[in-house]
Amino acid sequence: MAKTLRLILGDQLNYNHSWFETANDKVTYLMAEVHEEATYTKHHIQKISGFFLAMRKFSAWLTEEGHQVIYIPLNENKHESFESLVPAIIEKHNFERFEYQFPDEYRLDEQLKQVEKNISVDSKSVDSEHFLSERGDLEAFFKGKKQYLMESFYRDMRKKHNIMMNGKEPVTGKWNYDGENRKKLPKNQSIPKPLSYKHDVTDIVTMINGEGIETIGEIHPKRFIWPANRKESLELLTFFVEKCLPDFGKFQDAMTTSDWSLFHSRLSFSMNTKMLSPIEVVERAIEEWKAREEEITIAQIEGFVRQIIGWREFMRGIYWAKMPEFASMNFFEHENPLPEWYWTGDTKMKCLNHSINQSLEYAYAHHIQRLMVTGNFALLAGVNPDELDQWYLGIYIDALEWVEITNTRGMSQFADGGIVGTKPYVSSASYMHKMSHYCSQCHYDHKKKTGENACPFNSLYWHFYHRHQDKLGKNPRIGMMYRIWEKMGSEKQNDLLNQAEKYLENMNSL
Ligand code: FAD
Ligand code: DLZ
Repeated sequence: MAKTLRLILGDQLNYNHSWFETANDKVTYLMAEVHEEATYTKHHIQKISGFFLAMRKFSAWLTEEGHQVIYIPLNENKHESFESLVPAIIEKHNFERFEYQFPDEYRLDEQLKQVEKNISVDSKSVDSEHFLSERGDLEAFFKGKKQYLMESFYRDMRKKHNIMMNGKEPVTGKWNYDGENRKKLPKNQSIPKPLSYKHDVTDIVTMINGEGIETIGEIHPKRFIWPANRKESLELLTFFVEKCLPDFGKFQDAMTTSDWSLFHSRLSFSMNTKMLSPIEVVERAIEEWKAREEEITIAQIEGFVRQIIGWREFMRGIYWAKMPEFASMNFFEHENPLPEWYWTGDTKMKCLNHSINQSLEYAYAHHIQRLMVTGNFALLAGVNPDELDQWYLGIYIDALEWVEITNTRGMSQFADGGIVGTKPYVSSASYMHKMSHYCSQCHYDHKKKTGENACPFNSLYWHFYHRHQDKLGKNPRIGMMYRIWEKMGSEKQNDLLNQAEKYLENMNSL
């Protein structure tokens, strides 16, 4: 065998990859903390620390398993990017062959293809052995169809992988329990205290700061909370299925000020770094459901399975079908700057104040906070999706472009004009009031549409529909909203539009 260098990226920490089955003294693994990766957007300090900690633990595990590893910490890395680092390492150590796993991100995919062209040794890329579907599967599945529907893809995944199936039919006769995933959290509902770790990442944080990397958010360097290896990720999975799964589905869309993750799994970081595989997460959850069917109803398990084999795989398929064009789509031609308080949480709107402050504190917000609070507001306010993408790509521990951009530009901003979703996810304050405990603690009045202290969501909602009537008016799923708008009469309409204009002009002081 030729003397081989194998690259492992920070989100390729797959302990079960076939590469690692046996140690081979002809093979050396390269892992590197790279300036370009730490600065391609302004990341949360917990995100960079989390990736570096998990990478270091993975490298230590490889060494224990008898593999040869070159691990380059950020402050010892003289190369800005993988594009210059890899050829330099090949030359320095006289490697005769280069191998890497398919990157999940288009940018790095292009970069590593360029590396292959620039080096004089043979090279090969291999599967990361993580996803249930392959990069091109979704495009092939929808070939010739105008719209990509998550539900049809999800059903196909259930059938293909025989997940909760009875022959060709879903095990209970019904595919989707989405309608049962929308309960408001009762005030006295007990919520399990999130399982958190207390890693000491003081050295990593000092190094990041010493290298002049700009970051956002907060960190307690002596008690970094996120799982950092496979063992801890499996513990979090166990914690989730035992304590949270029984209530996962019903409170999936609920929002409260009294907790930051409710019954959500917080497994996205472990899965996105590949410390856990999606199929093992799904199988473990199904095993728990089967053992406790009285307690864990079908709506809970189906809701969870759908997120992973449905939405997660669907988003990845869209990413590879539509990149690189996807990254510049701006269907509504929105150009407004992101309000300054997205970086500080300093706004009088309780829903945004809480969701953003929680994101800065934990590098985490659950799906509905991302979609219906920060995403919804940005869409109503006409924020440029480029700026919003940078924000989402930086702030969350789990943010990697393949799943961030499809959710942000696609699901949340409808900037793709309807590839991911069939209509924009926008709402007025009534949704927020129905699903959260925010409105009762807010400076603004959720019932008021105009006048002093009127909740900005109300007038901005109608302003959004009004200004985009040419683009949305013919959408059959929205027709009713335009009929309500037209019935309002011009005086009411003008009041709403004037109120919204006032808010748009004073965005930074809301
Ligand atoms: P749970 O609620 O416990 O769900 C279980 C798992 O299902 C998640 O871990 C995740 O792997 C998967 N999942 C759920 N919803 C989605 C979805 N819409 N797309 C893909 N997978 C999903 N997810 C990321 O992993 N990285 C991102 O950068 C990201 N950015 C987002 C940006 C916006 C604007 C929106 C609306 C959503 C984004 N999501 C992203 C999807 C979702 O919000 C997160 O996956 C979820 O909040 C992670 O928390 P959890 O692990 O507790 O999820
Ligand atoms: C997110 C991230 C960060 C912050 N730093 C590194 C790094 O220094 N080295 C590395 O190999 N990977 C890092 N990552 C993850 C990569 O950005 C990720 O591999 C790509 O986005 C591909 O999905």
